[in-house]
Amino acid sequence: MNKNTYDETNIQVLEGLEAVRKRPGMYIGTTSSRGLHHLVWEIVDNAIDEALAGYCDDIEIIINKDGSITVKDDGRGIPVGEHPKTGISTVETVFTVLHAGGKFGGGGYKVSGGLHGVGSSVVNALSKFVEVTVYQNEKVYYVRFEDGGKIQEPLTVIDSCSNGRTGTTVTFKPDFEVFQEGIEFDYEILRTRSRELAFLNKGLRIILVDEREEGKRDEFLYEGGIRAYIEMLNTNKVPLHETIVYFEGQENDISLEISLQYNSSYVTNLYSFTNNINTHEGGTHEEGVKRALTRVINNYAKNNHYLKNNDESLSGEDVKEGLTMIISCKHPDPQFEGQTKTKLGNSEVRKIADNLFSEGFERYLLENPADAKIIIEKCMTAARARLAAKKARELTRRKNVLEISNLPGKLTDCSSRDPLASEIFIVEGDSAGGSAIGGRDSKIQAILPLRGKILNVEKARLDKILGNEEIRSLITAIGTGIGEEFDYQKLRYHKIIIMTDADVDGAHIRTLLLTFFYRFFKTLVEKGNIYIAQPPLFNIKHGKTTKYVLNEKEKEEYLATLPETTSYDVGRNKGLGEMDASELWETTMNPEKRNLLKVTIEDAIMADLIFETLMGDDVAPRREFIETNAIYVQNLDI
Ligand code: 1YM
Repeated sequence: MNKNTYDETNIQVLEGLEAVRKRPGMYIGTTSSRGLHHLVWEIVDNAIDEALAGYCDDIEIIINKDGSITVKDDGRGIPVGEHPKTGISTVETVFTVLHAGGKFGGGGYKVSGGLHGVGSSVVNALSKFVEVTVYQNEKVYYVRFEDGGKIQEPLTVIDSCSNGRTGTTVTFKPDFEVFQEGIEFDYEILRTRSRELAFLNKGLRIILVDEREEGKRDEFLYEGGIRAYIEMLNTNKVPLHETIVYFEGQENDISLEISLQYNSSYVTNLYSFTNNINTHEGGTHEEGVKRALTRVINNYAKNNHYLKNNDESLSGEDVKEGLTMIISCKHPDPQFEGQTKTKLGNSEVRKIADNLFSEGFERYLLENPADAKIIIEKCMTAARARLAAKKARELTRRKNVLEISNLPGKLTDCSSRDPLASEIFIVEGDSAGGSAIGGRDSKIQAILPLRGKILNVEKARLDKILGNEEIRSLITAIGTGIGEEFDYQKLRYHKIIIMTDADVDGAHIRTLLLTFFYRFFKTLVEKGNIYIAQPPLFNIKHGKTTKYVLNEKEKEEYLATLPETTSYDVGRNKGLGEMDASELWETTMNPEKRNLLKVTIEDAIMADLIFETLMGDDVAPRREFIETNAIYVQNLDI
């Protein structure tokens, strides 16, 4: 290649990557832990595209000892030939030119989520180093970049390989100057998403290895795909029928998979995906399937004389009670809309989803009359409960229980009437409530103490839930109303802060509350109004002073500042009630000093999923959960 072209290209390339380093948020959303893990998925997504194109079976993700990540696939290998536009090899182009992606390969389309092939160069821009090895043409090609994508030397052949081995291996280490909150990868985050990707791409093997810890490894391969996902989601539930219903189909390059099973609970677990991205806000694939579900069930119920009265019918809510369902769409050109860009907008998908689902589900009901009977009866019971709940709600409304004019007696409100400035602390028990009331900034901080555990909203129907006093207090204090009446404009506090003890009971209550918010106030979770307070874990007494510290790390740091001759005493904080009002203010409530965790929709979904694990009677899974979920439980005080 001409030396001049190479230099010119190099300069342009560096300018492109420089733009990514200047504004990483624009490319990966955030430089927090979430953005850090995003880098892994950008690389993995390319391997998944290769699998979806039919060329790759195995993907391996390795967290190396030095904190770098290696992703390996056994696909065709990124092309190594000279790229006509840039004059450098295609693989270097992919890693250095923004927006280089599917365009280069020709044929096939990019299906997996993320930045549609922009990913590799973005990862390179934000990394301390990147190494790419390509196995192709019986040769091993290698190229290395350093410090945000600066190429060390052009692609070279470093070895030969036999047996027609092909594939791509990428190793990268994120740049700590970009990710200032740290560059440590979290095994659990990688594990959860790897498993989800394996569920969503049937037959694909994903292996995850943590070299930082001896023997830590997981392997995910689901021949059943999303059917296996349904089976997992219903593990701790009682299925109403044995068959896990499954349909798949394709039309104009758009493919759809739908799987479902009813269980005896009252809640709906419906997750939809497009190109492996969770479409939290739903969209046309979900609308098509839901519309078809309601119609097919009503038709079947009428034709088979379950519904006698001509004007009697089952609502969309009735047919979703106890339903676990996954919808997965793969689309060559998805339009993502909505607040968080997680709503599928392509209108043609609605009809495709409706047709595929209604044809399949109608046949399933006809061929399995025993299952059909159980499902229809479940929906009819839900309809009766809905009518009862409506009556109960009307009653409470008449009594003004959910009206703002009738705030719960236990609420100690703040004096400000500006919701943007106001906060409410939901605290566990009256004694902690007392400390919180004494310590708060009464202008902007309201306190609502809850007595004991709130009702498990998974296990009860709406009429019973609304009859529960703790829950009514919460709903009333929040102000927005629930269900169809929900009105975000009426939110009374823009920060809703869960403040529970740092022990197992506290974790239970926190999980109950998170489940409650996820089920009844999903919008508040999505808009980032829900927080978790972090009371200090340790107190260190020496002489006349007591120092409170948040965690193990702060404890060590503080102890290191004490003179060696000092005698001190380290205690674990068991409950909020152990701190007096001013200590609680200083450590946990003071907006200037405290450390709040914002709850994300993923946290809430996780709480919802692990709910049974925490509340069930089985001790072993509970202990395992507590041991692996530091975010919910910071103090293993069992
Ligand atoms: C560990 C990461 O990137 N694998 C990968 C990437 C590509 C291909 C195969 C590939 C794609 C095509 C043709 C095509 C990419 N190639 C390109 C580009 N694993 C990983 N495996 N041949 C090979 O899309 O037609 C971008 S990604 F642009 F060079 F073709």
